[in-house]
Amino acid sequence: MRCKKCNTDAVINMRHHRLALCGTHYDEWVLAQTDRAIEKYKMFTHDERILVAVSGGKDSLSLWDALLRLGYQADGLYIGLGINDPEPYSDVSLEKTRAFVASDVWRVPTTESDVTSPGTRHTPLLHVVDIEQTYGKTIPQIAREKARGQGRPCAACGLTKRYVMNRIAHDKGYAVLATGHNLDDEVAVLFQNTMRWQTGYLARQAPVLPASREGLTRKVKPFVRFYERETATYALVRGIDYIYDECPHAVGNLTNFYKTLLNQLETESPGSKLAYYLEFLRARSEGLFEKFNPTTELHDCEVCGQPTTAPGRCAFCRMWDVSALVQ
Ligand code: Q46
Ligand code: ZN
Ligand code: ZN
Repeated sequence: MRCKKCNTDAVINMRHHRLALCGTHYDEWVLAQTDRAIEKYKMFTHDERILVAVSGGKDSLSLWDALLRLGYQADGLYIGLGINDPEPYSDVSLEKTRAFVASDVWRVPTTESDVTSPGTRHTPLLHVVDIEQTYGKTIPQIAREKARGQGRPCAACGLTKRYVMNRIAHDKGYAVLATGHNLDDEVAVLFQNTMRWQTGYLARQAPVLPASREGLTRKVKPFVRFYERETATYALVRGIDYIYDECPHAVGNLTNFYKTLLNQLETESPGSKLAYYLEFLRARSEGLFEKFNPTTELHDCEVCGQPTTAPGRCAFCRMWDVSALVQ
């Protein structure tokens, strides 16, 4: 397979776009597509400070790298979940994240499309919140305690991550919180939501969620139009070292089951995932789900002050049994 632009060996063939590209032209294409998505969905501007939630995986590190190269003021937030059994997943993912910041990778311009020269590029900060050090227990421990050892720790983990991300973004004055969700992630969630017609979730599934209230931060997903294979190829082309393993609790979950089903569909009919997602966004922008997104009354949690629908303490403070503010 040859690059459509320069006829050298291609590193990727994107059947859905009928486009094969070499490393240099693929790199350029990813940067251009990322910037286009940021503009199209009005995610953020060059004047705003962005907090990227990083997990040490290909999507979040690639996103951080691309935002820095596009000249955005992007810092990182790593949340240490304490998932180190049976494999040291959290320890290794922190190592990869620290190594990315310390390395020269994000400074290296590889194409002419790098907007900023390495000298003028934003020097990123990495914020690390270790859940066990901050709140006294790891995610598996709190999940075992609250769910009496039943099921996966994902509900406790998701709630904690959302809380910490929002709190750090707000307390440190970031205008926006960016996550590395890719098209495969979004389509699997969309499929899950449409299987059960969870209209409230569908109404809130979007590349940009505006901050609906003081205390909340705008949430954006700039990589939402890239297939997982595309972010992996970007990481490879850029020389980004990331953690290959998934969180052990993700193995065999429903989202991964849907991803496998949707991959079969994509193999038979290239582009179907992208079309499914983009058509959903079109229907959403035409107001199809609007009435399912009622404005809920929020008030401040009596302990931490974060917006919540629950009376008294928010779901996070109740789960962690927080009765005084933990700094
Ligand atoms: S990190 Fe946490 Fe995921 Fe692991 S415990 Fe579940 S929610 S699977 S994105
Ligand atoms: Zn080329
Ligand atoms: Zn609270």
